[in-house]
Amino acid sequence: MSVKLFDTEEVQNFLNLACGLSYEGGNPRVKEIIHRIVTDLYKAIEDLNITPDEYWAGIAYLNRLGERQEAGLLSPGLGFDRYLDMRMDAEDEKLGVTGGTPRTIEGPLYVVGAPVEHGYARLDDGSDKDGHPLIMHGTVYGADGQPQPGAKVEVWHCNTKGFYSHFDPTGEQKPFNMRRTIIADDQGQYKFRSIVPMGYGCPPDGPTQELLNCLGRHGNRPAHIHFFVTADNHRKLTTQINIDGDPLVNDDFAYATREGLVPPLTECTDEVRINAEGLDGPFAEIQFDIHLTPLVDSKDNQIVDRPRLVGA
Ligand code: MBD
Ligand code: FE
Repeated sequence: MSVKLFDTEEVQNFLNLACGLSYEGGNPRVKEIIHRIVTDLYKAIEDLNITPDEYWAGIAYLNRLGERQEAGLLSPGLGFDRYLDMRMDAEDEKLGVTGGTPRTIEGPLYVVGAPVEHGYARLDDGSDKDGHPLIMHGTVYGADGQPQPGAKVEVWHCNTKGFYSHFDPTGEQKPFNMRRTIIADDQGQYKFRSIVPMGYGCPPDGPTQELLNCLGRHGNRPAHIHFFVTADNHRKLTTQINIDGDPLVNDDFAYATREGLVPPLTECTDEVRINAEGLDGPFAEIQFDIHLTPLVDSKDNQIVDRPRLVGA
């Protein structure tokens, strides 16, 4: 088909009608966004001569995506999460906000309500027998460079199969396994014991992987640990660290790797330290300090409100 219809008054009026611009009621912001997106799609249909078969394949795909609850997974896969971060980075640069630990994407697997511990927490329940012990610790610093006692460090990661509690297809993990909220101690320090996570892979039979296959892309992430960090009078930091040495550190399907977020991982074999940690063999250790940024005009201008699973 080579007909050109998009630019006609008929189609433009039709877009206004379908997106509610001809009506009083509704939400003006939703109208504005939907009108723009639907307009761009109509134009793509014409420019690329998208056939009805292709269009309906897309609609069926959206239904599969919803059925499997994977919209939040496709989103980082197509780089939208990273793009939103790029925009926040650029805004920070414009405002002159510097010096903080780099942000990176939240991802779709955070759960509200993890147990709260003070200073130190053990994240894993010992059930993952393939897990290599990990000790991670550091100090949370404020915008003035001072340690932040009482800072809240929320941490979550997956097991050695790449599965997160609450989202584990094997059903094996207890709620909040490898999820904790740690309140920094009097020195602003946090510390936790867990196991070194492995990389995550999109469900191989799911719609996200299906589309990635069509794009010639894999759906894997390097091993990583997620953080939300908050403290009084500072902006909430959303970030992750990667496990150094993972072959996918620079080939993440979700584009979350950033300079400054791949701290060295050292293997500790010192008997005294092994005993002090209550372990019975060598462990991996990561030391990672976190630097928060100040409020902007007394507000947290980078807080992100999104629907999140609330755990029981
Ligand atoms: C993850 O664990 C994750 O962090 C992201 C961003 C996407 C899929 C799985
Ligand atoms: Fe993750």
